[in-house]
Amino acid sequence: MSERTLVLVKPDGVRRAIVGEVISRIERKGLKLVALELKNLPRETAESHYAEHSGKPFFGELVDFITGGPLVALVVEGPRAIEAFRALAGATDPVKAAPGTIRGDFALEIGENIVHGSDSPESAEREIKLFFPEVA
Ligand code: DAT
Ligand code: MG
Repeated sequence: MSERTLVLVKPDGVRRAIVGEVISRIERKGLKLVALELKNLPRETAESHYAEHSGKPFFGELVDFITGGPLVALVVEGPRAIEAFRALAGATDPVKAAPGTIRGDFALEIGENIVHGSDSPESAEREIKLFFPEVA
């Protein structure tokens, strides 16, 4: 059975011109692109997207970072797409992320780890509605 996940190429990924690289890895894996948009995130949307982290010491920096430049939002579909994309992304801390993963290959700092992927079916549904109300 197919499922959908929300993927973000965060502003660091756009700035470093590796959007194509990330999309290429998604496509090579066999996942399908369902929606794609380059956008500047309003602060309100960023705070809602990361609501689970509000109150943590890094929340302010996280919101500043994700609203600090254009990002690319995608809806990606396939069998176990949520888990499949998080495996492509690698661990949250890029130094711990395995080489061969997106974070393992392209990042060094936890605050600038290139991509986001939904972590559960409930998160995916909420995040897809937030970014692409017309797709959800
Ligand atoms: P993930 O993006 O792997 O789902 P998460 O949901 O725990 O990780 O955190 C969301 C983002 O917040 C993460 O991609 C980077 C940032 N972050 C997490 N922990 C952090 C920390 N200890 N210091 C700074 N930024 C952090
Ligand atoms: Mg998360």
